[in-house]
Amino acid sequence: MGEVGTQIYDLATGCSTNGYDNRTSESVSLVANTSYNGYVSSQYYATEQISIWIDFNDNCVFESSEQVAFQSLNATYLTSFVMVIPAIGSVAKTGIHRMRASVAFYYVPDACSTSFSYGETHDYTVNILNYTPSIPTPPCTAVSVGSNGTLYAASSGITITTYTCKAYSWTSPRTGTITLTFQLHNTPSYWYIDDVSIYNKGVQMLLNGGFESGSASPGWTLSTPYGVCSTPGVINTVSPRTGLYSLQDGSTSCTADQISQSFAVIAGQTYVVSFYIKTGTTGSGISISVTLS
Ligand SMILES: [Ca+2]
Ligand SMILES: [Ca+2]
Repeated sequence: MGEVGTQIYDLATGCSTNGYDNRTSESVSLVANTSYNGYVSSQYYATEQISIWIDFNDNCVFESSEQVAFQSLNATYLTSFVMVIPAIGSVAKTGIHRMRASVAFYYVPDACSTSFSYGETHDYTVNILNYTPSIPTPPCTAVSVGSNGTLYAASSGITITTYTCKAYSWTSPRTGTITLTFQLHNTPSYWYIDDVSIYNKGVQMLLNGGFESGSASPGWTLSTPYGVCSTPGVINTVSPRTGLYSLQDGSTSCTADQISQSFAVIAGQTYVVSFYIKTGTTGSGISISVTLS
């Protein structure tokens, strides 16, 4: 999934002659110094691994410094991987380049190797962008939490009965996938959440942050990690802050239920999280925890 509506969606391509398939007619735009989530499956049950390179210097060689992803595959399932595009500089260059994805059985894939017996290599086209988007100002002042993944937690004294903005500036301690999780409990009323946003520089990391698809999908996962809850979270039109929809969550008879969404992060980069919350009433049976982990 890339920028400005581009993506490479290329499943069930079958086996190609001599294990190579030139698919450079398919292209995707990616921003430098940004990480992306992708998914891959070899449709084969054995232990296999994928590597991806981008020939940033266009010398028709995929140097090890040009590797942007590596992942062991999970049998025939779609396996998610993180692709890290370096900052423009000594390695990454803007413009059109060839991207090579190579899957190998047993061996670590090598961009041009014939040493592995089973596998396949596809070439694609990427357009590396280096725009410096204006950094959006969060809707309320962001509290810096460093690399601490607990953004907000309260179990008493919660009096926010009108939509209230919360914002946090968080620096990722690692490169990979991170999950934003809201755990909610509310007796006798409901939590409402709307307009959830996470910006990395100018790039919005979340899907469906305002719930305007009318459902959790795309992006969000609703779950009950502490067992069955009464009136768990739903996306509905009862009390949106903006648009037509928000999350309404009145989970009772359980510790909490949760709604979460995962996204790709780079170590050392700062992510600005903001959201609006309110509770239908105040009282002692109301708790919330918002984490990145
Ligand atoms: Ca190269
Ligand atoms: Ca909304």
